[in-house]
Amino acid sequence: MGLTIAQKIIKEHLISGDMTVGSEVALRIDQTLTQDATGTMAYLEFEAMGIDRVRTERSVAYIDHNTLQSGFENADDHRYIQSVAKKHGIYFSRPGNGICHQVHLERFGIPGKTLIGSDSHTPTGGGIGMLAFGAGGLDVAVAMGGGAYYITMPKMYKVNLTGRLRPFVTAKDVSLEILRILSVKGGVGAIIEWGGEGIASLSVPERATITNMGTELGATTSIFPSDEITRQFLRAEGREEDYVPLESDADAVYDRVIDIDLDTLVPMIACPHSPDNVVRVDSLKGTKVNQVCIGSCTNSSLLDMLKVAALLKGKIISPDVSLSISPGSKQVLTMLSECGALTDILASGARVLECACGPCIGMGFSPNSAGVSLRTFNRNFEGRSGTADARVYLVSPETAVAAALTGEITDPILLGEMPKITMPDAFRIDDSAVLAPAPADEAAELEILRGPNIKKFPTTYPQEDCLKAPLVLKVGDNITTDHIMPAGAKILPYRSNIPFLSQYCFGVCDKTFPERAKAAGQSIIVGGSNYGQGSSREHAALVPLYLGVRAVIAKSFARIHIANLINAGIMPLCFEDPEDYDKLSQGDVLSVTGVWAGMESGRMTLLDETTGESIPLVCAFTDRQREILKAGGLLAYTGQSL
Ligand code: MIC
Ligand code: SF4
Repeated sequence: MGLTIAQKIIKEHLISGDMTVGSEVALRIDQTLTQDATGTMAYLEFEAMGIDRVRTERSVAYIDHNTLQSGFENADDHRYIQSVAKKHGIYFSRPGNGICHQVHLERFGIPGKTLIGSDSHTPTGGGIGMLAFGAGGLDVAVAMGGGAYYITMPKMYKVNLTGRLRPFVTAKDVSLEILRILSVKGGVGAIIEWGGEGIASLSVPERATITNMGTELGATTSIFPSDEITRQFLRAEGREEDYVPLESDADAVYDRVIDIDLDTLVPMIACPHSPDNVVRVDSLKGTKVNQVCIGSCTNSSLLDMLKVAALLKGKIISPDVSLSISPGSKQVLTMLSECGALTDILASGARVLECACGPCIGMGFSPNSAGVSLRTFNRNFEGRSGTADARVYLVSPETAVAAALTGEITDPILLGEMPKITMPDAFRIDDSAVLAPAPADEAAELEILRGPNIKKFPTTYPQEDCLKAPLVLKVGDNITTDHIMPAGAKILPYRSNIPFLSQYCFGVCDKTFPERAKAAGQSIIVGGSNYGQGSSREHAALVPLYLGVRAVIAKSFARIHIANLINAGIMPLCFEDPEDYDKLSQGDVLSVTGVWAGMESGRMTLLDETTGESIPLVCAFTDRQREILKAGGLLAYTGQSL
């Protein structure tokens, strides 16, 4: 039987496991990336492992999330990460050099290699044929130390693209269309391979827009073949020698095949507050818009920005709209400047922000009260923009420009003829903002610079054989890590200060949760399906751990979050019958006896001591996961402490 692209890369990197769907496989990791919001914690964890130099082929630390520096906290964290990187063999991408995923694609991505990153959009690398996974910081720290990365062997899905995108219909619309078809849960447990004749007309950055948003499907990752388009991109980046061809075998078997006809696709839009709440743009025409934001790791490539500049050229944006543009990297921004496109953008009335995540993670540029914001980003979760009652829609750069010019949601096809964009044969290569680590023989002398914002790692607790605790919070389906541990300009600077962060835990759902949880001592959370979807932030496990949460019982979990819970020593359990979710009420006292035997057999019985109801639970821990939980988390399991 033939293999898919992902199966081939997995096979080449397999350390243990037999590639049977649903079983655990351990993979060798070639490259890692971190960003600053998750990086401080990841490097503290790496330091705790006591390893002198990273053992990967390439590890890069990016500073792109927390760039506001509204106090000493971010600047201290940047300095800490820079000093750790220099000492331990990690490349350091300075603030201003760009968004991790965009820069990694441009400068470091290599087809056929494995990459894990402490950011959920690391699958952006699939656009260049990498097998790239988002992971919690601790898993990235382990991989930096040369340890394996464990995943549940996924199913294989194939999306076949036929035809060719028409003007004003883009890769972003393809991402939104697949979200409409599959939903935010539709990719769970699967790797999505993109193929078919339609991919021949998609450049690497367009492919990367699609693999980036595979994260919103809940997919383990997404990947494109490595072909002549890939070679062309690498050549333009001055690294054609990194090119290797990659394709699936003709007789590869897929668990599901989906066809999308690019010829008939139209501009799409995701409505508040979920990326899968997708409709046609023309169905919302006339909706007034207050703000438009163009950028993020989804849509900030040179191609995106040149299209935006060409559409804005000679025009002035609507007086009712505030337009922000954040190019994805210094490479993109300098090339826009050199060819004059930046002048067209500025002349239109747009506000140019630095090359960073910016408004995507609520770092400034929050919309006005109840404002309507159209964004080329990948997430529109409630409150994420920093304005609790804002209504955020996700669109392509073309649809974003149409709204900025007209002041209302407008089908971009109405903008007239799409100007012709010519992409340069060679990009501007300037790696001066990527600092190389110190040579190994000088590293030992180097001091790590720590600021006062770095606080103690929460105490972990071995999982006991008997668990008894109140149900302190009951939440619904599709709870995101933004619900559990919000980000944004006010909180993000405290990512290395768990006690401070804990005041905001679940703030979007219930502001009284932190106090109740603390008062309870030990506690249990109950969730619906796809609990913990969205970002990779391990803080969504570490902060509940700090507040005393010992177990989360849900209908189902998102992939990265369940790994983060286990790494933190919090037990994730599922209802055998999802309808039993309705039988539990917030405030009930719950107990499970025989936890250890249950972890082994995969079944436990939950007793609701308040109602007397018995509820069957299931879990599917591997031996390794069971031991981690019994030890009280991954660090304790490996004998380290922070
Ligand atoms: C996000 O888009 O939610 C983030 C911010 O990039 C997160 C990482 C984080 O919380 O720091 C992610 O996607 O993993
Ligand atoms: Fe940054 Fe937004 Fe991408 Fe997350 S989704 S990495 S916040 S640009």
